[in-house]
Formats: sequence, C-alpha cells, structure tokens
Amino acid sequence: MSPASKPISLTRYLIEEQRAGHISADLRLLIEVVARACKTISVAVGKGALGGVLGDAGTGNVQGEAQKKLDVIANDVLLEANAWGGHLAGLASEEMEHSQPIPDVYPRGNYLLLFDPLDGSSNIDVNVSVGTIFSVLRCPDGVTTPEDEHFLQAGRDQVAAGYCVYGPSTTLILTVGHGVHQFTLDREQGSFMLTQRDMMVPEDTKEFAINMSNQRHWEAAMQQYVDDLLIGKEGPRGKDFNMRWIASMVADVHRILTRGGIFIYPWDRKDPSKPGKLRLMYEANPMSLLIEQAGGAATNGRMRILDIAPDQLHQRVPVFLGSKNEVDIATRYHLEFDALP
Ligand code: P6P
Repeated sequence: MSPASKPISLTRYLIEEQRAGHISADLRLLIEVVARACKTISVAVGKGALGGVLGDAGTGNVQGEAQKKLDVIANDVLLEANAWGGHLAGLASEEMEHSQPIPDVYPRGNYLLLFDPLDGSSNIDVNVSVGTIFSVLRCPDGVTTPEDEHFLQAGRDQVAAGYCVYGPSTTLILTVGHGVHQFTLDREQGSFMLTQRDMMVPEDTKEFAINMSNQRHWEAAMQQYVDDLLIGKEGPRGKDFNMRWIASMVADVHRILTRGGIFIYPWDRKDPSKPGKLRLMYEANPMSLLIEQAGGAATNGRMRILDIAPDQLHQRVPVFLGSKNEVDIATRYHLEFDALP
C-alpha cells in the first residue's frame, strides 16, 4: 500500500486536528485515553466465555437494571484509564448513580467525560455486537470539583462524541465537531487506523429500526407513522420499507450511519412516568451529535435532541435519529397530532 493510500493512525489524525486548531492538547489526550480504554474493553469482550466474564455481576445499577460482569469491567477500565492524565475534571457513567470528580491525588483538567461503558450488554451472552458510547463537555469555568449539576449541559455544547462498536471489527466512530470519521482497530499493530473520513447519512431511507413488540403501548402519532411505513407503496409513503432491530443502539446506529435508516425508541405507556428508555446525557446526546455531524437529524419526536436542557444526570428521552428527511417526516406526524383540537 503506497504511503499516500496507507491509512493514518488515530494519533496522527488527532495531532493534525490539534495543529488545525480544532482540538486542544488536553482533548487530544482525552480521546487517546478513551480509545486505549476501548481497546482494553474490546479484548475483554472478545474473550467471551473463555474470559470468565459473561453473565450477570449479581449487582444492579442506578437504572434498576441487572449489571453484566462486563458492564462493571468496562466501567472500571474507563475510570482507571482517565484518572491520572490531568485532562479531566470529572466523569459520569450509566453505571454510577452520581458523577465522580477526578481524585485529589491527580491533577484535574477542563473536560467532563460521560459514558455508557457497555451499551447493549444484554446482547453479550448471545455474542451480538455491543459498544461503548462517550460524550465530552467542558467543565464550567471556575468549577474545580464538578458535581452532577455541572454535567447538565445541552447536547449542542458537546466538544466531542463517539462510540466504539465491538463487532466483527472493533470500530471507533468520532467527531470533534468537524465531521464524523471511522477508525478501525488493527489488532496486529494495536492501533486505530482511519478507514473512512466524513461519513454521511443518506437523507432518505427505506429502513426503520424499532422494537415492534411495544407497538400497542405507543401514542397515536407513533402508531400512525409506523402503520404508514408497514402499508408500504400502496399507502401514503408510496414505497415499501424494511425493518432491522439489533437491540444494541451502537450497532443499530452504526448501520444507519453507514447506509441510512431511522432509529426510533419512542415513549410508550408501559411505564408512563418514563419519557423513553434511552438516556439523554450519554446515549442520545453523543449519538445525536454524530448523526447531525454526518448530515442526519435527531429529535425526541417534537424537538431537536441537542437543544434539550437536561435537568437530571440519568434522564431518559424518546429518540428518533438517522436519515434527515425520514426523521423530519416522523417528527411531523407527532407535531401534526399535537396540533389537533
Ligand atoms: P429493547 C440496550 O439495553 C439499550 O439501551 C439500547 O442499546 C438498545 O437500543 C435498547 O436498549 C434495546 O431496548 O427494549 O429493545 O431491549
């Protein structure tokens, strides 16, 4: 492979982004550290039954969900990797009730890191792709010991976001606000290599991703929207649709980022007190930034997800994201139903 066509490493990409003034040295270090942690998680996930890491940990998280052993392992890997570098002021995780400031024994930086250490972990025991999702915010000026309230920033204020999908290949998807880029792990070298620049989500799609078993619990607008998808070309949409649902957000979003589609986890009346299943701060926000940076759209059915002002660290939100024109149509169904007398 000639030097010109040889893919560059994540390290070189980040150095070039810093040289271009797109990121700071601390943000470069932060992303390198998170990528290194993802490599460690990839090794643990890849061992499967041989690693003695499958199955439940015997504990529960703040979401009331049973933790898998790998949930705990992945969380610990990210906490340890980010503790001593001096680039972070604090961290928040799906697996921890409250955020954690960087320990006093280490220097603190100006960034806040939020993550779902192993999303889709219910799929681990059946060998289906899972992933790590992360979001980076600035620590508010003058805050030296960040608390939960300092993480409550709208998604549009993220300075970086990404995920790592542990699938047939281990692939890191990253944005620092200048497009979305794909890095594939070269296992022989142990390096993430740039394999696609400027990923773009096709504006239209014929593929939707949703858990159809909840259909009877959806609100009327959602019922009508999906009914019209299922009628196909004989109906108001004028075309037939295909459906995919991996039940691992990282894997479903990666497919959509790669070939288009719409991912939906709407509100349902199974538990009316919950606005949705997915969490805003470390699932919906980072995925929405990636999708928007790739020319797609992301709403809660009514408004742009990145404009939502959070009021709780683990708050949930309905999610409609992917091909822009399809997300706009799904959102319009909801707004038109809302406007009915
Ligand atoms: P359901 C995984 O538990 C997750 O948080 C997302 O990764 C995924 O999209 C969703 O939940 C799957 O939910 O209700 O279909 O199991």
